[in-house]
Amino acid sequence: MGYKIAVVGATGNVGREMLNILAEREFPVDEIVALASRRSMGTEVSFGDTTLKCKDLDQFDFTGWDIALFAIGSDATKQYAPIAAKAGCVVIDNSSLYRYDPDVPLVVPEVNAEAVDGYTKKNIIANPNCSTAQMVVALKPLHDRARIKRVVVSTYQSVSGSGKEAIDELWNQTKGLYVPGQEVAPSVYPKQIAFNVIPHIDVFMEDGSTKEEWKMVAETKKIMDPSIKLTATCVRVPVFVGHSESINIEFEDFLDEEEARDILRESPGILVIDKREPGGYITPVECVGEYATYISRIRQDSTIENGLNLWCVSDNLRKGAALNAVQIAEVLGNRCLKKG
Ligand code: 11C
Repeated sequence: MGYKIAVVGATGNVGREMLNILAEREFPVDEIVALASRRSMGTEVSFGDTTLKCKDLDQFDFTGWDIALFAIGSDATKQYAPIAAKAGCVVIDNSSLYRYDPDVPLVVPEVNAEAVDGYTKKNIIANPNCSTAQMVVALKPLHDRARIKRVVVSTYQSVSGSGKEAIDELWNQTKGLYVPGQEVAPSVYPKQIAFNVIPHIDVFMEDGSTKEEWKMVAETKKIMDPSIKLTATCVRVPVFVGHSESINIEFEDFLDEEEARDILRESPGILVIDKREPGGYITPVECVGEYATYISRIRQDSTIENGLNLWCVSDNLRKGAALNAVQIAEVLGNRCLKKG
């Protein structure tokens, strides 16, 4: 016996990945529905070997449905998630709307799977921001061993994090630079993204940081440990899929790089690729379509007493979004909504 699952926002990058991953992981599905806005009604999306025709979210009755995976913007989520939750369907939400709500668990299953149990307050579980998800998968096992005091992270984030239009902008702008008369002006981004990097993701905050940087701080504290100090610089790079992060960690206790490598090798969701030779590390193009968070370049930071540096790469549409949401659904099924 399986579950009745709704995928909300099924025509978007993340919605499509949710359907792929539910099928790939053979999630126990009794019935599945793809939901989208009225203008996408009838659009066909793949689910394993079958095709689903999108239905109108606005007209959909969630009564009797077990789990809804939401991959729509915060405004639409605000309108539809409470309707689904009130109808008794557990919402797993990929937007930022509920992440900081104390009555909504924010979950990365490798880190705080047990937090899922708190879903009952609102019938909603939040999925973190992509840059946080992959980072906490790497940080948690190290924190358990040597207690993290402070993290300094710089991100190198792919354009797929900004949606389909951004993917098109990078593609067309790159081509346009070689074809006189076909130059493409920045539209999704405030500056040229082709052959460039932009130190700005999401809106600016009063203190000069950006919302993306703020999210990494607030979400790490909620998922892992409020005592961890974290400072982030988030940068958009001309990569289609895959976020990379350079992470500097200061611990309470000494942690040798060899032991850190062994701990990470044994930890869930992580693959360590760390040969100290040209190419002995992972780059974003190699992580596309994969489930793992890849760790490379693990090394002591000799400028502080207990410090390590590492390089962390993951598919932002998968571990950063769709995979994490499906993993939450798996935990929810195993811990709370047992069937059969
Ligand atoms: C990006 N991290 O790469 C963003 C996308 O809060 O879920 C996801 C934004 C979010 O642009």
